[in-house]
Parts: sequence; structure tokens; C-alpha cells
Amino acid sequence: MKKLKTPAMLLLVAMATTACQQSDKQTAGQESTDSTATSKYLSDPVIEEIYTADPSAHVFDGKIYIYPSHDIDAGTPENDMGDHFDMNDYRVLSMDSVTGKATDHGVALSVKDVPWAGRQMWAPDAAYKNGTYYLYFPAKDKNDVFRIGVATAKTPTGPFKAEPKPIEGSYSMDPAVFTDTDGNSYMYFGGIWGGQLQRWNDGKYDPNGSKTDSQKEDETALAPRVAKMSKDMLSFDGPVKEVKILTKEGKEILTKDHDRRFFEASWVHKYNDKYYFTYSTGDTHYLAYAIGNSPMGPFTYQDKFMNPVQGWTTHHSIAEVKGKWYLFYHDTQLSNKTHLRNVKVAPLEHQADGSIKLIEPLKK
Ligand code: FUB
Repeated sequence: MKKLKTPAMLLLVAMATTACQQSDKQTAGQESTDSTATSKYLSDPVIEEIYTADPSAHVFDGKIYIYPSHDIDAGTPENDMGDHFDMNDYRVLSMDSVTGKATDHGVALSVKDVPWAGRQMWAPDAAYKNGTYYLYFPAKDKNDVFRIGVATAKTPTGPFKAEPKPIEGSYSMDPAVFTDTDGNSYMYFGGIWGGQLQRWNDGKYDPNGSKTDSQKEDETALAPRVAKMSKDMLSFDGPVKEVKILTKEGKEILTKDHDRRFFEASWVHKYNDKYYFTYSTGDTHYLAYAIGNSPMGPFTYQDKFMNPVQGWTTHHSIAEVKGKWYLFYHDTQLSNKTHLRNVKVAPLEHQADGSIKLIEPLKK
């Protein structure tokens, strides 16, 4: 989530924004209907009737389901803690294939139906086990502290019923639940700045937790978190741990290493018996990946696998559909506004050596 920028960064962002705006003006009104053959974008939005972001994609019973954030223009002023991402419900999308348009299945869960939640329903994820679908979602509680809740349904599209309290021991945002081939499930979570991860130390909340990276440039970067899920998928089965992302030399990644350090948007997929931990580097806007031998890590940083999209945030999921792998992501093609995003999908290629081929979201 957005952070304060240095003057040099502000200049770069301003130049990039102006470039995007100019380019959009040249094709005003056409972006939403452009075919990918003629537009500058790698792919088009899967749905244009509503704004969607942070897509967590799953295949349930052979059909693709996307659990996104539902972006709205709530009128909340923009600030560096992401208050303008002021979403108040979730919609589930489904697709018969990755090339078609998505169907919106209506409101799956609303903030008013979550007893503990106050505001800002951010990036969710979903899971299925033993006849029940689980929707995991971050929201700020009544004290404006991000927690992660869970809601259940008997169908993948809901409506979902929220548990009365957030998951005990959960905090920050961007939950992603990975179920391993042995049936064990793990939740990865956390995001810095607006995601409040910097306020949590040893599981304890400090509202005055570090506010700027500049004081900690030479320290180890904040780590995403992981916890094993209980058999009923409603709680953590064991302690929350830090996810270690190390360099190939086995060293910790430092805060100042903005191109590689974790920012938000964790995801895990398994390929050829290796665990791929993927994430957003946030203010450098890359998607990066690290590989490990256990779902709990450690993971070894490999490289970035997607260059910056149009828009400030970068958030993704990776899913296998009919034997092929796809990246679900978002940009701001439809609105050119940071907080009004649209979900997209593009092929993702694991190369023979296990590396992921770099994806360019904008054509050169
Ligand atoms: O959608 C709100 C936040 O923006 C998400 O939680 C982050 O990952 C970023 O995409």
C-alpha cells in the first residue's frame, strides 16, 4: 500500500502519471473496448461493469472463480495510508475460460454483515475444504486496526456468512491461503504502510510503529507472515511466523533493497514440488518470486516476473487452469485512477529451469 515518497520519486511518479494520462487521452473512451491486438495493454479487463482488483483466482469443479476487491469511488480523500481504498463489499466473479468475460455474482459479503469490521474491505482470498467454501478477508476493525476475518458458504459464489470475530492472532492484510497436496493449508499475510505490518512486533500492536523506512534502511526488511490453518479452516493451528526471503547467498534482504524486499500481496503456488512465494515489491511496483522446499519457507529470492502495471498498486494470484498456468493481476486501464482498478489475466510460463518468464504488462 502507498507510502510517502522522496522528492525524486515524486518527480518520477509525476512523469509516469503524466505519460499515462497523455497516452490515455489519445485513445479516450476506447481503452475498455480495445482488443489486445491494438491496445498498449497485454490483456483487457475481464469485467468492465464494476471495478475490481487484487484477484485471487481458484478453479473449483473445473470453473474459474475470482475473489477480488470491489473498488468503488467512495469519495474518501487520498492519503499515504490508503484510506481512498474504501471498499465495503466483495463480489465473486466466475469465468468458463481465461479468454471469456467474467460473470459478476453479486454481493458475496458486505462490511455491514461483519460484526467486528469497521471499514475498508481489502484483498481477499478463498479456499474449499470438505463441502465448505471459505472467504478470507482483511478489514479494519472498529479501532481502525486491520484484522483478517473468515466467512463461509456452501457455494463458491456465496453469499458468505462471517464468523463473529476475526481470526485470533491475525493482523495486517492481504491473506492468501495455500492448500498443499497433503491437504494442509497455510495462510500468508501482511503488507506494509497502509497494511499496518510495521505496527506489529512479536504479535503485539504498537500504533506508533515505524512510520518511515528511512530510519531502517540498513535493517532486514519487514517479513510477510505465515500460519498453518486448523483442520476446520477457521483459525490458526500454531504460531504466526515470519516468512524468510533470502538472497541466493543466504543473506537477508534489507529495507533499502526496494526492488526485492516484500511490500504486500503474498501468494504461493506449487510447481514441480517446489513452493513459489510470490509478492509485490510495492513502491517499485514489481511482482517478484522466491522458491523454497517447504510451504513455511525459507524462500530464496529469484527475480521479478512482472514489470510495473499502469496504476500504483500491484497485486496478483497464480492459478493452473486446464494444465496451463495463468497470472491474474490488475491495472487501471478503465479509469486511470489509482483506486479504481480492473482485473486481468495473462499466461504465465515456468521455464525449463524452473524460472518464471518475465511478463510485460504494457507492450513496448
Ligand atoms: O486493494 C487494497 C490494497 O491495494 C490491497 O490490499 C493491496 O494489496 C493493494 O493492491
